[in-house]
Amino acid sequence: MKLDTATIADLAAHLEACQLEARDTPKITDEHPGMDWDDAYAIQDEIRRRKLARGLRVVGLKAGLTSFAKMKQMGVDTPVFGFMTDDYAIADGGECAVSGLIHPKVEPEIAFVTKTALKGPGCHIGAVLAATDFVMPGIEVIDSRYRDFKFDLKSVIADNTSAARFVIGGRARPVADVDLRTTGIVLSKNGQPVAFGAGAAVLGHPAAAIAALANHLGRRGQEIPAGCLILSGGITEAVSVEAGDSITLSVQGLGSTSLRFV
Ligand code: 0L1
Ligand code: MG
Repeated sequence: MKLDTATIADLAAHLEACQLEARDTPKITDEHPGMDWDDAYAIQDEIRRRKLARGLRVVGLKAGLTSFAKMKQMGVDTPVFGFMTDDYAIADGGECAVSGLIHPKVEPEIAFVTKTALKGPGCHIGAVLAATDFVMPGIEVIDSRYRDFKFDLKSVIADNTSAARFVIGGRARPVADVDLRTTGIVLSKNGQPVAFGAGAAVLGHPAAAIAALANHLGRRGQEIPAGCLILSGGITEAVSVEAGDSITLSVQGLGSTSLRFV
């Protein structure tokens, strides 16, 4: 690691304040160009520690930048991992206030819920499918704290991978009932389809994103616990939203989930 404990704590406090006050900031690597991957995840861990200390609960994990469309959109080449707390959760069909966000975008995702723990290294798609209880449609609302979404991978990891809000809904189906590679999705904004895709856009199979998360956690001596909700990553590019927009994600065989921005 290149940053000392005090700097990590300061950067976490700064990024979390930007999130809570809905204000943007230049990417942190501008000031700390030498920070490494461990520093980036240590800052994210410190943000998590701050939230838990205030009584929030971690209610899910996420893989991000898992599709070629997202990687191209953001100019990066590897997935990133983060977490969601209970205050990020929006009820299916519910409202998301843009006043608490900087420049929100939505991503159509497949949500997994595990029935047994998953531990890397060596986790693969087969292990993920065996450990999955059910899958559901999920919409992630991302909101990078970085000005104009301009960041590099280390900055975005430190910023908890732009996690901001999420909704899951539709039909929970056993993963054996769905071929997630060929499952089609349509993301609609105000009734108009704006993004289309199939599960294979996410690393060839959305379960590969869950395996990548398990392997990432395994390198850090951690695991995905049983009963864990995980967002596997945007199938298409992220779509910008503003107050007044209604967003619906329909996933073949899994129904729909939606939210409204107010
Ligand atoms: O969930 C995601 O794929 C987002 C990862 C962070 C990059 C971004 O803000 O677009
Ligand atoms: Mg996402």
